[in-house]
Amino acid sequence: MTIEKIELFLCRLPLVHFFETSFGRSYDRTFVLIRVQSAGSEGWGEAVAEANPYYSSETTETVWHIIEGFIAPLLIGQRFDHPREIYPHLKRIRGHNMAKAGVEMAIWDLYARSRNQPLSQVLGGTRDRIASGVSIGIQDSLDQLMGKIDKELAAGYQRIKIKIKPGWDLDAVERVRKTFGNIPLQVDANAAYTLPDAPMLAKLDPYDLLLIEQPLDYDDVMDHAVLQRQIKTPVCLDESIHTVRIARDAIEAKACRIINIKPGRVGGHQASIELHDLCAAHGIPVWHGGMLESGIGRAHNIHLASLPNFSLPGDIAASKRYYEPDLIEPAIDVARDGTIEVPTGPGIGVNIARERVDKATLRHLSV
Ligand code: OSB
Ligand code: MG
Repeated sequence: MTIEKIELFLCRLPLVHFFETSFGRSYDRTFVLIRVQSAGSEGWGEAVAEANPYYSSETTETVWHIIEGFIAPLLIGQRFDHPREIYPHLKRIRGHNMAKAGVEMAIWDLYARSRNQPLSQVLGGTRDRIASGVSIGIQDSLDQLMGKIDKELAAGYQRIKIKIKPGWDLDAVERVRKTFGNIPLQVDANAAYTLPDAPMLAKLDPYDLLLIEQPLDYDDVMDHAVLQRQIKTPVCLDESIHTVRIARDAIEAKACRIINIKPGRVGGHQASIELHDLCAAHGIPVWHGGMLESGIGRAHNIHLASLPNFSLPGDIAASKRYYEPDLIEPAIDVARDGTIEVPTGPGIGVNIARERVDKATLRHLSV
């Protein structure tokens, strides 16, 4: 395939419910959609950078700048046999994995559509449904948090993740255990703690959490190794794992026992497959993270999460938890057993609701 055209859409959608992490609270989501075109086929991707550089140093504006100025010129008019060639082709550009992933994933969609195969099949997926969990942000009160958990358990979700930060941690976990008993439960700190907090984090041990996600800083693999020796709860890294190589070092250092894969963070589907395989080879279970994606990014995530080592429920939930309406048809839904079907149509297997994309678009560019 020869990449003929790349289009960018800067979009904003209101969130159904505000989302609060240790970084702050958001009421809407700004993101960049990417459409690629080749020989009458199209492909869609979503760059998961946010408007602010808090989860990652990338933002929607850096994504735009890097794709327009550097990624598109390296791809337009170039011929590729397989989308696995895209990430290595962009190696001159350091970092900016979310910008690279948005384009790379659109090209995977294009490739799968042009072969009339579901994306999961070309990625090497082995299951037709994925296990779904929810990520619940910090709320105004513990009562409000219990209400949200109650609702998500009733909807069938297989595990609950709550966001924690200093002052919203032990009490929240204790209250969840008291109210809901032994449900599959994990916590995500988004780097809100430092090593001197280890004795406090060890107090989470008796609550039998599946994992604690990214307790320490985003560039701090070694302190996570020290922390893991002091607590029983398995450490799972999210923000720290920017590349397959850092994952290799983190595993070697025993800085984590579980890894969360987000294709945007590591540069796309190919890098995610390599990370997935590396973890499988070391007996490290992985699960699929989420970035409050629209249906386009979410559909990509579902296909990727159909690979075999995604053995824990992911942060991939129904469209209606995030956006109403979503940008795709049909919306993504969760079954009573807490699973989501992997779409079987060509590519990401969902229809893009173009009029809704256009309505959400603040800026458009065609290269
Ligand atoms: O740390 O996993 C995270 C959302 C935005 C940025 C970072 C994270 C998250 C989530 C949301 O936890 C997961 C979802 O999409 O439901
Ligand atoms: Mg996280």
